Amino acid sequence: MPYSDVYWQKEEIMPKKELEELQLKRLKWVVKHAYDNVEFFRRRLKGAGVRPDDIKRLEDITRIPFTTKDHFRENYPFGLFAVPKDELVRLHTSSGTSGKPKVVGYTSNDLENWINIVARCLYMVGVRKSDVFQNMANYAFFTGGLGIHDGAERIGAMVIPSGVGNTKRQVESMVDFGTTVIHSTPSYALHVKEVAEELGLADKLSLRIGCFGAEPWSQNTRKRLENAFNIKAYDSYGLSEMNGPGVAFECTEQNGLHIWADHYLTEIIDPETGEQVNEGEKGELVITPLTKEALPLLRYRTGDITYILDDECSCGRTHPKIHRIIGRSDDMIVVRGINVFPSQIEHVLMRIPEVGDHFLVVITRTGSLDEITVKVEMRDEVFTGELSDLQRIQQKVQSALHKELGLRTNVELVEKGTLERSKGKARRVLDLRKEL
Ligand code: DLL
Repeated sequence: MPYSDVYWQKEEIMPKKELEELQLKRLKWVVKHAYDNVEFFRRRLKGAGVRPDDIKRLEDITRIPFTTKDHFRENYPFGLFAVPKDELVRLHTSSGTSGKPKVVGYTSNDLENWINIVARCLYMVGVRKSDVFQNMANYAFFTGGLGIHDGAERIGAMVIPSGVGNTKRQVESMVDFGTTVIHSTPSYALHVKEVAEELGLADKLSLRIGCFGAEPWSQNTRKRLENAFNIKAYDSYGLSEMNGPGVAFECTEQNGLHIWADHYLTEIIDPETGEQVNEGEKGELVITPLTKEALPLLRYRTGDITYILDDECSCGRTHPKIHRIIGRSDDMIVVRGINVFPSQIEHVLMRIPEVGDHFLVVITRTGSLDEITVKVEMRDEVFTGELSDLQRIQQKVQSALHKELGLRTNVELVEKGTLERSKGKARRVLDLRKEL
């Protein structure tokens, strides 16, 4: 049952002071829980000279050592769990590209919390009982499948677990079943849009809302998706280590993502020094989950770069907002000494009307010189084959990228359909320097 017409749970509008008190109470609990039940955390805390009783104020968190992705790998598969295996009712794994995946487990309380957090997010952007919710996310291991599914179902929407792929059928289902809300990665949504246009079904859809996440996307991609589907598109952030989706989500303001402070304690640090940055400064997001029983991670370094937008939100929710993720610290490309995030490139490309929806950044090294080539698909209509036209567009793209990145790039225009389409998270960068 929703708390009101607008809020799924009353915690969403908890006065800030009460929210902080709750955070402190829960922080004390989670530190003790980790200390008492996970050998790894006990060792780390002892090593830093911290006992659970030493946590008296929220600021005391800085005394606790960070947990990193490597710690997951070192403790694969169950070494970080704080409950016996028979208390777990669900297991997911992260979409790691190399090595062992990160394994995350849930007790039944964890699941219940997660379902409600996701329901909170979806309810916040207007998903209701009367909606037909098509979940075009991978259901295998990935948290974006069942995680979003359960939240939408809790609201009472009719959920279609369509998964990823079979895109023609996805579009037909949308038309036949009257889908009103879709969820997927933004890159897959762009592909669905393409197929809907090819099938001539784009104007037969009755969509109102799109929830997109699991990878970075830009404001200009938002505009493209909103126009193509005639929807409002919302950014959804999460990671397997923090349950999955639902950690932070945009409200209808579409200006920053509320990060649910009753479940996740947030810090922003300088990735080099590990020190907290000044208020409002950009850095790496560090999260301590406050209610997770199975996997109580302390000060987890997400690798994601963002900053806190600590202004009041007109939606009435008291939870702080983060700026959409700018990139991952390990996604950052350093070319000729200049730092570039693929999301900056996406932002530039998606505002150029002649450019299609797909691109790939290829980095090579000739001698000691790094070269960056951006392969860009064109829209069919503009791919006339006229050399002068192509040259004009190529120069336009090149100079727009130069202006934004401060870096000279080679731009290669390719025909629509040339680049691989992603079903889950798109691979935007091919760094051939590493393979030399
Ligand atoms: O991607 C969980 C999720 C599912 C989020 C569905 C949203 C929707 P992982 O596979 O563990 O979990 O990947 C987590 O993906 O650390 C970010 O680097 C990136 N990521 C997730 N959401 C966003 C977003 C899921 N909205 C990793 N913007 C995170 C940018 C995102 N990056």
